[in-house]
Order: sequence, then structure tokens, then C-alpha cells
Amino acid sequence: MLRFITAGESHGPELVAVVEGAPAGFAIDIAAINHDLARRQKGYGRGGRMLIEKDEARVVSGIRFGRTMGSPVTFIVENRDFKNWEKRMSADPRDRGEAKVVTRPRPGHADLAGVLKYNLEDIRDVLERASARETTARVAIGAFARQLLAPFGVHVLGYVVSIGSVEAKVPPSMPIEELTRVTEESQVRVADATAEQAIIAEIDACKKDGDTLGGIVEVIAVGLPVGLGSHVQWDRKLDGRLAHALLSLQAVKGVEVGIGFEAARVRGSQLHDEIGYDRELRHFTRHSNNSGGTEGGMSTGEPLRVRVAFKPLSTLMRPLKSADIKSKAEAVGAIERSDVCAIPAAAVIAETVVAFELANAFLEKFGGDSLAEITRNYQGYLEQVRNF
Ligand code: EPS
Repeated sequence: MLRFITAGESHGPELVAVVEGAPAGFAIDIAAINHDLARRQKGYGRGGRMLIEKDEARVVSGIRFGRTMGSPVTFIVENRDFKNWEKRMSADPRDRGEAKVVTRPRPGHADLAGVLKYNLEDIRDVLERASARETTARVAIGAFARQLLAPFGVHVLGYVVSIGSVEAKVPPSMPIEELTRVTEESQVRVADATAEQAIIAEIDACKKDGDTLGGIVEVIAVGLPVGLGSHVQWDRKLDGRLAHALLSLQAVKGVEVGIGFEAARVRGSQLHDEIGYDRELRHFTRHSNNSGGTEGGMSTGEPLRVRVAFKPLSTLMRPLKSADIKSKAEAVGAIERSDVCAIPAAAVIAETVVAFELANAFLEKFGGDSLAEITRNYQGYLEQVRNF
């Protein structure tokens, strides 16, 4: 089983990611992890922070000469901005006087529930950890996890399908390699040049108004074998695990698998993906993929499709009404430096989070302590399915 933990505050010295359970013998390309971290930093609509940071994963355990050793893998990403926050984020009580206390909670953020729950006087003690800066650590982990899937031909891609009210079209027949290339070149990670211009205009208008924008991203994974996850127990269902992981991301309010909520509006006969059999290739086929690649909590072998809805960021430059936690007086939410729209980054984050969950389900199915052992198990299973 793969598991991970992250640590670190948004303006603390470093972000830390520890992954446990990775088998030995997998080739790990640190430059590819850093490439995913750089992708997370991009996108039209981000704020000043991304000009300061250059997120890079430093490996401090678990990888030797480019290969996993089976031991816990630890990545550390430096927060370059910490040098501007050293006194305000200091662990030393003597620096207490230096820091201004944040007392005006932002509606929509963890601020208010966090101070009440943890009995804190300074909202900064909550917002620093609640910040989506934490996703830097999760992207490092997911970028690592996708390299555990790479030898088995699994490809995972996240891209943007809408920002605010602007929907981007995706040509239904575009192969994943092409979709990867096109969305990578887009400033807002869409595959629709007309929508891209409309989105950029919308972000500009929103910025002028001191407002923020949410959006929907889609993650696709191809190359999955049938049977990842299981129908036998609630916490082994692949779709349930994906939804849990994705809903745990900052600002996520909804997850759909396949056609999602639309499935509730159509008849069963219009929904379910009819089954065929290809005698030459010796495998079962589907006439459609409305299920999004899962049935009964297991992968069907068809492309996995999940959509994730992110709400607009809660730090508004034209803040909403709030109440001061100290004086209880009427106030407006505190202003922190922030982004207008982080949806292009959210696509990369969702992509890597899905990669982690898939790698975990994959290792569970083909379990072993080394690449060689897992490969044997995987090939033996494919043979079993072919001969079924
Ligand atoms: C960041 C995500 C956002 C940014 C943050 C960096 O976090 P939050 O969820 O708190 O809005 O605002 O940048 C800053 C806090 C800053 O100082 O500009 C990220 O993805 O790295």
C-alpha cells in the first residue's frame, strides 16, 4: 500500500512530502517531477507569488542513483518567499511581537472554522496550512507516483473544461497525446482557442473587479487494466477513493465520474455501456464509456474520466462582509496576496492526485516489493484475462 503525508506552511521555510510503500527498482526522473511542479505554477490568472517561487523537489530519502530502494521517499520543496516572512513565520517565541495578527476571517476559507476549532487568536495559524500552497507537496508525490505507473503504459492527463461561465470544447476523437500537447500549450490548459481568449478576457475582467473565478477540470487516464479497486468493500472502491482524494483538495466542491450527475437524468437504456467481444484481440469491448471507466468500484479497462469542480478562491481583493474575531465588530474579510484564478494549476493538481490513487490501486492489485515482481504479477494477470 502506498501512503503519504505532507507538512509545511505556505510561508514557512519548506514543504515536505513523505511517501511510504513504494516498491524497489523503479526508475525515477527527478527532472520530470520538477516539470510537473513547474506546470502547477503556470496558468493565466495567477498572482505575484508564482514569480517568487521556483518549485523544485529535493530528494532526501528513498531514491539512489535514480531508482527507488523500497524505503520511504521524501521530497522537500523550498518556499523562496520564506525569506520575506522569516520573522512572521518564526518558530521562536521572541519573534511574536513582529507579527501582525489576522482577525478578519474570509468567507469561504478555513479561517473561521479553523480558529474556533483550534482555539487560536491569529487566523494566520489556520490559513498558512489551509493554503493551496500545500498542493505543491501533493503534486511532487503524484508526479512520483505516475512514474510507478509508467512502465505499464498508463497515461494520466488533467485539463480545463470550463472557467467561470466559459466552456471549452474538446474534440471527442482527440487522442490523449494530442490533447496533452494542445492543452500544455494553452495559457489556461484548454483545447479550444476561442474559449481560451474568452477565458482570458473573463479573468482580466474579474481581476479589475477584485473578484475570483472557479472552474471545472477533467482528468483522463488511459492504459488501465480491468479490475483495479474492488466491489467487495466500501473503502476499496476505486471511484470512492478517487472522489475522496479529489474532494480533499482545497476549493473542491464536486467530483463526477463519467457523465456524473447527468446519469441521474437519463434512462438506464441510454446510460449503460453495452458490451461486445473482439475475438481477434480476445477482449471485451464497450460501445460507449458513460461510466467513465469504473463499474462496481473497479476499473473497466476503458479510459477513466473524472471531473472536478473548484469554487472561486476565497481571498477577494474586494472583500465580502465578515466579523472581527476579537472585537466581534462588523468588518470585511482580510486581504492576502492571492490569485484571481488557479484553475489551470488545479488541472495539474487533480491529474497528479489521480495518478497517486491509480498507482496505489495498481500496486494493491499487482503487489510486490520490486518492479520485477510486480511486472510478473501484472503480465500473469493480463494472460489470465486474455484466456478467460
Ligand atoms: C499558492 C496558492 C495560493 C496562493 C499562495 C501560493 O494559496 P491560498 O490557497 O492561500 O490562496 O495564494 O500564494 C500566497 C499565499 C502568496 O503569498 O502569494 C500556490 O499554489 O503555491
